[in-house]
Amino acid sequence: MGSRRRYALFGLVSTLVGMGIGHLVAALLNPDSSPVLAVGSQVIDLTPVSMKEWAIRTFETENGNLDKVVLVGSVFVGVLVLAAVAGVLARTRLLWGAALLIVMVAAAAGAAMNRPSADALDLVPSLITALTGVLTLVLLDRLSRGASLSVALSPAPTKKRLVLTEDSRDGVSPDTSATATPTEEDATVTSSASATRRTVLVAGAVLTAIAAAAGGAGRWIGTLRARPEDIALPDPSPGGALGPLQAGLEERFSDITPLRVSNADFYRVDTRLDTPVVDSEGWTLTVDGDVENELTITFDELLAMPMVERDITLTCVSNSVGGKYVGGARWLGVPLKDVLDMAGVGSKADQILSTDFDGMTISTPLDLATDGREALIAVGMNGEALPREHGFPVRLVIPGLYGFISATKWLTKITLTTYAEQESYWTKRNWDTVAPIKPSARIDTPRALTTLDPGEVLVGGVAWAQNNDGVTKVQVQIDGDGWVDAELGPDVNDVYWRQWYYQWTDAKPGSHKIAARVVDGEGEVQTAARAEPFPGGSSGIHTFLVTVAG
Ligand SMILES: Nc1nc2c(c(=O)[nH]1)N[C@H]1C(S)=C(S)[C@@H](COP(=O)(O)O)O[C@H]1N2
Ligand SMILES: [Mo]
Repeated sequence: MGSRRRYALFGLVSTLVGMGIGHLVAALLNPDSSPVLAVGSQVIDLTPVSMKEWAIRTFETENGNLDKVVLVGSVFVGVLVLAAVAGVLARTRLLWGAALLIVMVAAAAGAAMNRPSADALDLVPSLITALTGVLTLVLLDRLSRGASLSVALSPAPTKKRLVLTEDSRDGVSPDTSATATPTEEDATVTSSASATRRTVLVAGAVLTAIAAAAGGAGRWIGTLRARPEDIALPDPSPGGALGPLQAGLEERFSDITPLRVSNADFYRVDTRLDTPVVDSEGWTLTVDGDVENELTITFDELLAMPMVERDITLTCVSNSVGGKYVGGARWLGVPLKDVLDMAGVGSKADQILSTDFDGMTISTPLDLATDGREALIAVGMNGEALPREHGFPVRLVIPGLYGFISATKWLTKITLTTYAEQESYWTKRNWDTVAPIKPSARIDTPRALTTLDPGEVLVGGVAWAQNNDGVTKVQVQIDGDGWVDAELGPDVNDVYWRQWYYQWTDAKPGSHKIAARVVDGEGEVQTAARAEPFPGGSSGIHTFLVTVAG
């Protein structure tokens, strides 16, 4: 292997060792301080909205959104390129290579310390990353130079030897001693050189394995930490309990999304790369800002308050027409109103600024949150404690508003303030501050661009109009003909989605266009005007082609 390539590999190995061990140390101290995660999160925060939207649209798959994997994966590739450059620099001057590694880690440390909740201890994983990375580079360089030196000492022709001595880091090309008659001495020196070279290879392999093991251990510890806590949820108070959820259409038509989405299948959208681990013990909710009484409530105190159950369909503003970032669930929690009343909201506030455990903020218009809709400070989802992915121990759930202005997960603070005074995460990124969910119908079956058997075809899906008195009709259109009413599934409530189906009885061979739209409780027909998710949610009618086989 050429020595340049070898040093590039040294750079890679050193970086991986530093990253792996730093990640492991972070998993033990505070997962959020991992330089790897910090860089990833920073990238997500800095990615322009248009690119994020593009990534979300482009990398949406059956099993969730790969957008983050792709964004962060590209950064990872960039880091590896820099790592290789650091290695090549180290070949000329060890100090330069080490300096580049340190600059890279310093950037990661900056990202880790840039989180609102960071403290001095969060620097430790970065320091360890820098230290182990540089030490690894030095070690590999030492070993490798040992290899080159021993060959340089071999009695090769003077000219060749000069070249080697001048650039002893340059290793040996295979034909170095070809011009000289091999002697016994040569043979031993060469074999000791190749022995050293083997040492370098073995060391590289062992170090890479250590990096992978450390990184893997870090992830494993992260998974262990993220195990759900065993929480006994209180029952809803007598007036707050709901009856069992009706049987959904999925019992007859398995291709239609279940009326209630299980916790495991519920869509997840947030800015995080990890699964935050927030303990219920030590958790508090502070209510401050423009209030008469500032409050701090512990988890046990919250659980002791009257609890209500509500069926609410969450929707993400990033959901494109026909997309998957929407789901219905049964939530258990304390009415937001009860807590706001305890605090006594002042007259200046026009915004509820909610903050998560890591300082991430979400804004909600105060007038909308308190207009009578049943917003919850939720602790339960579908009869269980909130899964960590969905905000354990406590989150907000506010019907009718897109999640980015209403559904704060890992909630720790509610501040009554004004839009003029404080800007939330997405407000700073120019998303709308008033963003009611737009009515929409989605076709779950058949799938776009699939080939179907002729004859009877079930067309079915879900529709929602949380902010417009619910769904009264869903209509289906085949090949641009008239709109036909679909059959509706159970009516849970206005802020819950509704399943629907239509039996297309005479699907004939050829290509066909299917479309579905919702009519809301105000009699308003879903708009066909197309809008992208940014800045206030997508609109347009879910339409696609299918092929009916001949
Ligand atoms: N702390 C925090 N809460 C958050 C987010 C986030 O990034 N961080 N994302 C919001 C968005 S955009 C949506 S759509 C909902 C999604 O909730 P879910 O992941 O439980 O479906 O959470 C909201 N709450
Ligand atoms: Mo969202």
